[in-house]
Amino acid sequence: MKAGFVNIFGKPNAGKSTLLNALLGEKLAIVSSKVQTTRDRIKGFLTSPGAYQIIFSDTPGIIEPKYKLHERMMHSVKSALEDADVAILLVDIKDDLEENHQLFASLRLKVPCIVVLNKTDTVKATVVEAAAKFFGAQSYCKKIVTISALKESNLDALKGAILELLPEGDPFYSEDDLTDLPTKFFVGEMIREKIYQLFGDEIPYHSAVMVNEFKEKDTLIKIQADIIVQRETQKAILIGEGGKMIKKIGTLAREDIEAFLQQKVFLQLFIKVRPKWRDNDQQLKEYGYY
Ligand code: GDP
Ligand code: K
Ligand code: MG
Repeated sequence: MKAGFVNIFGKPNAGKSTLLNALLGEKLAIVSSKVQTTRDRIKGFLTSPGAYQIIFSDTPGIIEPKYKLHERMMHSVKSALEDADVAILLVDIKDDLEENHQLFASLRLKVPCIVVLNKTDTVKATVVEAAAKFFGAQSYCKKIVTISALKESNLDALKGAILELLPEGDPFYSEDDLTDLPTKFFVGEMIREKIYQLFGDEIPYHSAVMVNEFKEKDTLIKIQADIIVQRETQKAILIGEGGKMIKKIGTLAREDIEAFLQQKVFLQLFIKVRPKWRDNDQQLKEYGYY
């Protein structure tokens, strides 16, 4: 059978998390239109017993355009990517194509790369064709696939392209596993996603979520989590008028968690103020940022 690692790489908002979720048919990575939504590396396994196991990795927004020429950063991106058997270089087709090309070319990757043009639902077919021709001609491009991660279109073609490049081998993980991260992690992420989706710039970047309790009780799962913010004013915004906002976060998160766990959930959220948690090593560690 075929087994190996595939890293998804691309500029912030290219659609890496959306693609990972679409490929796995499960919502593992949180999605928002804000950059740096993804703080951790998320691995997801796509297994067809006896046929293949593809281990996908969603990389956090490693690259910020302003750091494009930053040597050290390039090194870490490069080594992270070459850790894999195949790299997916994901491009938002509406983005500056030349800039994406420069970025990929500067990495001088030795690992086989599939250039994936995403968000084809947003442009005309002729634009897609021209972009495919442009990237297809580049030396780092082993294969080119055009998709819409959001509409889940042409994902089979992408899977096919990956399998052609993946080595023969035994599976690395159990065939029933979807990921190597604990369920608790995903629960926290789903709560965090709602904060990203419901609030403006300040709140999401100053928030962390900590899941304290995760207990099965009869037919119900009881989850208690803290939302950590830096200031009282942020706490007040999160709570909202008469508790309107925190209720909304809770309802939306619970619906997602129930869909993910396929079980009824009782979700209890508390908001805690921890000044400067983002600069505190111990707190960062406690909230899962090593
Ligand atoms: P990441 O930063 O690369 O992980 O990007 P995300 O997966 O968080 O997506 C960024 C934004 O692009 C979100 O608003 C997505 O809904 C949107 N997006 C992702 N894929 C597509 C696509 O194929 N079509 C369209 N129209 N939007 C997409
Ligand atoms: K994003
Ligand atoms: Mg992401």
